[in-house]
Amino acid sequence: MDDILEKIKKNVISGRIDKEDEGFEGDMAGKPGVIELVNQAVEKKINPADILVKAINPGMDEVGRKYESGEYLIPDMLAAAECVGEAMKILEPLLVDEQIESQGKFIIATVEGDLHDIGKNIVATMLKGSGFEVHDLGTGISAEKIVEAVKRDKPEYLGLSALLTTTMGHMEEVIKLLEKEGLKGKVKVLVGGAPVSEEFAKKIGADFYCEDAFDAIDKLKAA
Ligand code: B1M
Repeated sequence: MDDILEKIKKNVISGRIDKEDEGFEGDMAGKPGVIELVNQAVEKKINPADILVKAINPGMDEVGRKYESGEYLIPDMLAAAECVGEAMKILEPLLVDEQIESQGKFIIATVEGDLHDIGKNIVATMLKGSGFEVHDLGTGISAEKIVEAVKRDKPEYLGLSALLTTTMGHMEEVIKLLEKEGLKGKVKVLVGGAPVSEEFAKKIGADFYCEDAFDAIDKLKAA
């Protein structure tokens, strides 16, 4: 099992979607890529959540490290992101059980100026899988649009995602606007994303900091 997860991770890092892909060295054509490997893992009955946590997430962490060190450029990050998108198409139906009774309405968005959506999409999928009715507003969403959606849809929970130190401040804007509109306390605000921390969440007045999708589920169940 570890072998196939390791292969998925390596192929995410190399941005190899499928077996047609030659890879960075140009010698990988014909070998299984992310789509074939994820399908194989599913056939072998490996838990879909393990595929996410043990292969895909660490793969993307490595991609981030390579970008930071200058080894990777933006197209390399995009190729890896595309692999995750394809993997999620296979995994999402397995993670979502439509039969579960609704646990409440949950709006989720990536904040203004931020286009990262992989983590948000994973959180949205896992919450759907746990029975929440998830409304995904998308990426780069302004505080005004988020608060408008809260007014309109009256969710019990609002999840905000930010991956950039330059955009995480917009989370505070959303909370201040909720306060101004008299909605603070009526909707529980959960925040997450790589630069976000427990301390930051407290500072901006969020109800919960979530390290990952599992943490979000635990906190919602306890809320
Ligand atoms: Co960008 N990027 N990126 N990027 N990118 C980071 C975030 C970065 C850390 C890379 C690096 O330098 N090491 C860095 C940010 C540095 C900083 O702010 N300190 C960075 C940068 C600089 C940029 C650009 C500015 C680059 C440029 O243009 N010069 C640019 C910004 C674009 C913009 O948003 N305006 C940019 C662009 C991109 C791509 C478009 C190429 C691509 C995104 C594609 C996409 O999302 N569709 C991309 C990628 C892929 C990354 C990295 C490599 C991977 C992010 C990811 O998907 N991780 C990332 C490096 C890294 O994070 N290691 C990086 C996997 C994902 C499963 O984890 O998103 O953390 P994560 O989500 C987790 C938890 O955080 C949590 O649960 C999730 C699941 O476990 N969580 C929540 C997240 N949101 C939550 C919400 C919740 C709860 C939990 O609500 C309840």
